[in-house]
Amino acid sequence: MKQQTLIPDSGFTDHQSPNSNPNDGLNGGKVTDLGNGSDIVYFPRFLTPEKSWGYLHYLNKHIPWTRPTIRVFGKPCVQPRDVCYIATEGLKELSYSGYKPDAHSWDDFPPLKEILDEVHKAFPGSHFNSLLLNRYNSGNDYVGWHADDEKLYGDNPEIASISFGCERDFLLKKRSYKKSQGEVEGEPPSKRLKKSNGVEQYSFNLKHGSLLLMRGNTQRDWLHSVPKRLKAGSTRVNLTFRRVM
Ligand SMILES: O=C(O)CCC(=O)C(=O)O
Ligand SMILES: [Mn+2]
Repeated sequence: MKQQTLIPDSGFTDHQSPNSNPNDGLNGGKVTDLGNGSDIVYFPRFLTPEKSWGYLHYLNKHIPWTRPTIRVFGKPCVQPRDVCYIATEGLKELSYSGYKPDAHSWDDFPPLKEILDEVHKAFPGSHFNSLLLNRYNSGNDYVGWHADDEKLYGDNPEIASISFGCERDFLLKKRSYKKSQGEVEGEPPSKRLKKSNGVEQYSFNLKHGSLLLMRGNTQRDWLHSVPKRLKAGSTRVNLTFRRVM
């Protein structure tokens, strides 16, 4: 049975008539079915370029960015990008890689509330209540392979990711250490883009003003990353909206 999701799953690829727009009802969103109840919805132009430049300048200037030391395989390690955390008061504390970010208030950053409203409008029924911000100052800044599968997000978290500034590649690869629940041997996802060393991988070049939604079993069955890119010459800011249960 399909997971319950926040946005309508209208059978885009399987049941469309030949002339229908496979993404009707998603306002320009394109669905990539990763198989086994995981999928990605990508909106390349979620916010206009003009609005998005305004947000990028605001965030660069007004967010209290930090570059904390976290623990990776037990070793202290400076996070390879700037971060900040915003959350509604009273939520369970976020903790990852031995680091507990201070939660800032939405009230101090009205433009973030404005973007949150846009996200809620796009996904009726959604209730995001926290936000992790990342700033990649150059192509040397990155986020390594991980899943946003912290317990406080529940079993099938939906994560909405908005990007501003420099385009960067967002990669997804299937977790290999265990077989996902209910997986059917030999059943490939419908639009596999790339296969490297036998590992299923997808790549999205995240545009200025774009929104990418991960949903279903994506955090359970897949890892994602934004690798170093020497040619990425300018700043990128990414916002990931999450719901702490
Ligand atoms: O920058 C991105 O696109 C992804 C960031 C991310 O995966 C995270 O903050 O957990
Ligand atoms: Mn992530």
